[in-house]
Amino acid sequence: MAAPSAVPGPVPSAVPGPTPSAAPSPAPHTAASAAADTAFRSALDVVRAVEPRVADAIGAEIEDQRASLKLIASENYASPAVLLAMGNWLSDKYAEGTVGRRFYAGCRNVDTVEALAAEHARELFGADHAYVQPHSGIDANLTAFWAVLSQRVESPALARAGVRNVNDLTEQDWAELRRDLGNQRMLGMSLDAGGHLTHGFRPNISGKMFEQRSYGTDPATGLLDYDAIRAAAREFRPLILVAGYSAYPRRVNFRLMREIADEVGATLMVDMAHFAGLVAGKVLTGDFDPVAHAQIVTTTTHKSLRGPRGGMVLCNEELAEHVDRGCPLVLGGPPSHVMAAKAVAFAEARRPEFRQYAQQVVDNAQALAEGLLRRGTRLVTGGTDNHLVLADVSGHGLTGRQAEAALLDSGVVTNRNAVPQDPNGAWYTSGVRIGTPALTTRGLGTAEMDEIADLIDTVLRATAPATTADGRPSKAQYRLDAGVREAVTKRAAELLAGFPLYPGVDLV
Ligand code: DSN
Repeated sequence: MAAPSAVPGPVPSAVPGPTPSAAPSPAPHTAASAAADTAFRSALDVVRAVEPRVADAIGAEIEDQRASLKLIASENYASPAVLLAMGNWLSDKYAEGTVGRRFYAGCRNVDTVEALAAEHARELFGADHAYVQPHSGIDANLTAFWAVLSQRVESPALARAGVRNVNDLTEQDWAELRRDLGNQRMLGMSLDAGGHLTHGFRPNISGKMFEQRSYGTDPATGLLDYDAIRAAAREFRPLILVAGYSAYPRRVNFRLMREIADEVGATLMVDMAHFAGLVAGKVLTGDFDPVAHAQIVTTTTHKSLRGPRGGMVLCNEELAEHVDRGCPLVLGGPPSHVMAAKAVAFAEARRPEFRQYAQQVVDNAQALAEGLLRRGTRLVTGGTDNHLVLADVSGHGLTGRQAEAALLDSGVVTNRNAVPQDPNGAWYTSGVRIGTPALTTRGLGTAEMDEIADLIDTVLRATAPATTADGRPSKAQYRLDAGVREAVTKRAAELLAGFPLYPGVDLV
């Protein structure tokens, strides 16, 4: 289906909103592209000749993405250049090792793309060293944890034993080292305050590797309390202090976090997966720039950074040799085709337009927050200064699960999320996380965010918990007024029609 060319603009909101702003200039890949159309069409024809159902699913996915108001804070749209850089024969090459030091012959082209990706990443973030092989965020974190363990536990043990390699340790020294590696401490942000499962929580490998303690947020304000973090660090004395989040709507002062880490002899690791795009786009600078303060920083490349699905580790010179052992320590063979796409995405992020994009992501999140607040929805911390808003829907009598489902029924895609001290736990939750990176890429601006706040508010007001067999309000089932659902779905479709996604690419 061709992208619409002339469409009605946003439906006026019943509630006065902010003065409409000029929408941000479209991202490079939203410019109509005949070349991308030809490339994607040809690729799908080749796939269709072997397994048409896969070609159909790929074609259907672009239509689904075009049709949804994508507000999942961790998602985005990569450019055709990024997407196409992944679909090729670099995928066929094994290249364990690092640039110029491979365990396989014939890696010159992989060396080229890995070196380019690392160079762009170093320049973009001002990092000493970049390791672009991790396949995902969890892999990047695992690589970072083991780099710190290698630097701070394994290397001193080898030095004490007077050997250079673990294979040269006696059985007794090896047994002691393994015990030491498995007996270290990590302090990270609690899950219900917005931290991430990979920061030492039991269901994840990090929780099985480390003795973990977490810091939360101030119950009154929802904000990080650096004095409390300092007190927890002094008492617990972790090897690694982890900062970073997946559902905290405010900036983190990484200068203070480094000060705390230094005071207790911890290594500061920041997981910037969610906000890497805001760091790259120079919205988070000074005290709020993790790369300037932490010894080691991990990220995914597909969220606000708008690259391919993958991970990356940035670090200082001292940690570089330890980070570079990621493969084969904890990673499989590097995905060379994805490293090529990372190089393309980082090159895009070094363009001046990316700074405008990053600022617009935050402006949009703030406009959305203001729109929701004005209509009476409570927000964790009362607003946002990054790319996401955490709405507490308990005031509407709903769980996060009910709100997420009712919004989805109406064409608005968000995800449920616990709020601090959530009485409904991590499954039903009381919150909905709403992010602006994807729709900002699509070109929506602050005026459209106010319209979206109105759509969300309209759905939440028209939704009520269903009653269970024993007469209590259900935490999962709900009733949504059908007329409201239809009206909001229509308004969402009309809004999106004004901002075509991948215009010129017509696969149906
Ligand atoms: N899945 C990512 C998110 O949605 O925040 C983090 O793992």
